[in-house]
Amino acid sequence: MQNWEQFLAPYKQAVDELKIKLKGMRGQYELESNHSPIEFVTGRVKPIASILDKANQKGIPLDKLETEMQDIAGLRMMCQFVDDIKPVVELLRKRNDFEIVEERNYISHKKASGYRSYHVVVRYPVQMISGEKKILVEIQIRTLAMNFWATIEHSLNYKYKGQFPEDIRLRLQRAAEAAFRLDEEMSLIRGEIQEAQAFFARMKELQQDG
Ligand code: 0O2
Repeated sequence: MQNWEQFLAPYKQAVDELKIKLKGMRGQYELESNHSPIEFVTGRVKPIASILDKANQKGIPLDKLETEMQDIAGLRMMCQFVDDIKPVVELLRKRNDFEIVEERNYISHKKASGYRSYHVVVRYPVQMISGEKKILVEIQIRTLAMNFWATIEHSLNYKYKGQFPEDIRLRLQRAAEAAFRLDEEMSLIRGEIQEAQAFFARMKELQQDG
């Protein structure tokens, strides 16, 4: 295997480019003063230690990382409401700067842990000085509540290395259901929330103008 810095360079390039592109989608909604289904976007290249851990756990040989580990480059798109997720996925399907390889719906099919999110794996072409390189990128689309739960669970997972004590496992499952109910409740008052947000956005514009 070549050195890690060289191996990860196209992944870093892809994350940097896609962060700008996906944030740009949000910017366009703002310009049109429409509700943006995208609240914020984050991205990261998986740390080397996590790549090695995952390869070890899943029995992926290091020379097969490029084809078998789909989330070395990862982007996350956070939405306010569950109903925003589908339009965001549609926007991704319509783009012609990458090709969708796979979609995994962990919202209608939540994981045993309680995890919910919509995953879209894309093949993204990066222009390197050595030529074009197509790399796999995983885009996770989730609500703020799903993100809150996943972030907490992920840090606990790190502490317990996936072996949760029974009481914590149960609490996390209950917390996942509470996050799901929070999403449902927010959906029911979505109209009210959006009206208030549009009002505050107009006020801010007026203050900036005058
Ligand atoms: P990190 O630190 O986010 O990079 P598998 O992990 O075996 O279930 P696979 O094939 O790796 O499945 O792909 P999948 O299911 O799409 O999951 C990849 C990523 O989704 C994970 O990356 C997490 O980011 C997220 N994810 C999946 N399941 C869970 C979960 O139960 N809890 C949390 N918090 N996140 C989850 P990594 O490599 O685990 O971690």
